[in-house]
Amino acid sequence: MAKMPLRDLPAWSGLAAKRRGLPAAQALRSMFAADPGRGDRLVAEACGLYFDYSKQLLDDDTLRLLVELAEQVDLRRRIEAMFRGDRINSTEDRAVLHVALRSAPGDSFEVDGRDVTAGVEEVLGRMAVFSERIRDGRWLGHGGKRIRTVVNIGIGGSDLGPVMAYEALRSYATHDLDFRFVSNVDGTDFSEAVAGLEPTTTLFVVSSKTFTTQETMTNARSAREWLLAACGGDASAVARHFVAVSTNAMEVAAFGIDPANMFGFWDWVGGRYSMDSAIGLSTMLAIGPERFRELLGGFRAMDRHFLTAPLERNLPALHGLITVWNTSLCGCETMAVLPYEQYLKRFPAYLQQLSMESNGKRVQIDGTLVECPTGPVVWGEPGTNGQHSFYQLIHQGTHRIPCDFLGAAQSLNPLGRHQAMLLANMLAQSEALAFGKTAEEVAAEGTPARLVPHREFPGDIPSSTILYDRLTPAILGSLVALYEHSVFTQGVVWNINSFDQWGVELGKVLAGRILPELESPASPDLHHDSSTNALIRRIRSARHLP
Ligand code: G6Q
Repeated sequence: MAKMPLRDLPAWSGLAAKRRGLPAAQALRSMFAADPGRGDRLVAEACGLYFDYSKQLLDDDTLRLLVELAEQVDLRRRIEAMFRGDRINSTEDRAVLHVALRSAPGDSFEVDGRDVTAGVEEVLGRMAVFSERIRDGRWLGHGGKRIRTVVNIGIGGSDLGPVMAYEALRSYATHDLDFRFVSNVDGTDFSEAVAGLEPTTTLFVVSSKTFTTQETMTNARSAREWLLAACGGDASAVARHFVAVSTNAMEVAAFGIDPANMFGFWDWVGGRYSMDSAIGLSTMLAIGPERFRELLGGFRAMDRHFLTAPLERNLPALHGLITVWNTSLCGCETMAVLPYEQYLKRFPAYLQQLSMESNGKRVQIDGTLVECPTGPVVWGEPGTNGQHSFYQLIHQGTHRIPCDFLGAAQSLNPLGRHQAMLLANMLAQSEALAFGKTAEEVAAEGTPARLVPHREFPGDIPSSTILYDRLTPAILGSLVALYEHSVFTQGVVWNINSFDQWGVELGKVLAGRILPELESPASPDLHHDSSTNALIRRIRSARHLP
């Protein structure tokens, strides 16, 4: 069935009219003044997450139209297609079934008519056995010592999830193991990660879906050389110090890793949706199999909520629709994710990939151009640090930047008044962004007239606040699933394929051409543009090549 253009949908024109009708200033002040119950009503709650979107630039009517929009683009049917294992990643002809990774006993998820949950369980079981052996010291390295450090080697989806989850769940991690992450092909990353490590007590987890990614394979080869140099070149050490997480058994074997030490996953798991597959092995090694199950439980709870809750109370759907409202109708080009939770310090980087690689698209599923701006630029840093840096631009700059504030009522590290101060700052920021400070208010404080414009805050910067009691593995799972499904919701409205990433290909091909030109001992014939040619010559000369 041909898809109806967005502009022809009644809800879209209604939303465009709502946008035009927004007051030029003081919109949130008027909305809150006119509706004292707004802050209690424009909220939704599920899976331990309290989602307050009352400080967004919308009213009940806008919300109703957004829900109608979701119905008119058939969001429900598209959610069901994903959960049913349809090949919704149409450009790669793949199912998109990360929800199967967190299935409960008795659940069934099928790809091509075959239930995949038994395979998921089998891998989780093997991961648990392996993790326990490492954690309790039964697995010994070459030379008989127990493993003390785990180094995950991977990039993109095979790195950002593991790093983010390790940092997020550090307070649940064993103290018997140290964890490091290597991703960049810059040799500095590897060298610094292994600095001071003892090779015979180090385990490398080579995480790569394809097992052909240049950066990861280069780092993995350097890791093997580093190990073998310490083991007198004895290649049998590799089996004790390398395990692989991959879908590509052949390449894993070709690298020299025993297939018995490989943990598999499947082509229906996209890289940026893979942190709860075997790609989470480093997470399980850190927090143990039981806590890992709790993490999966949190994901699953949000999956079920997304699948079953009415759209007007559905956290991921609401979050996604609000992002569409801000991005496509209100002209906001970026969004900031601001965790007031030090453990979530890598969460913005994780979301950057999840959102921007998924929805950074300019064509619709059928190849025609999109009808409106799509995926926002996602960025952020933990509060309160950001307040002393870039918040100035959010408060008084010329861009309107919607913000997501994330915070826990209780700290995992209670320390005097720290948590209350942290939360006071989070709440103060969303309040200041929403309501600002008028010129009259500034003047009434006795501010000299020439300073008034400098000290005025326009307000009307939209934000949502996601509050939870304490950061647990389950909460982290629900939080990640909330954003995964929000991204999906946005992609459905924009009618784009959120599950491919062709945009990363061109640079890879060009790098493959340039590499020999940088390395060749003889002066190469260069046929690039004059800028690239000059840069290549300059690098060669600095490296003492002709
Ligand atoms: C994620 C992307 C990408 C991928 C990396 C690593 O959705 O596909 O970030 O995860 O390129 O790929 P491999 O796991 O195959 O090494």
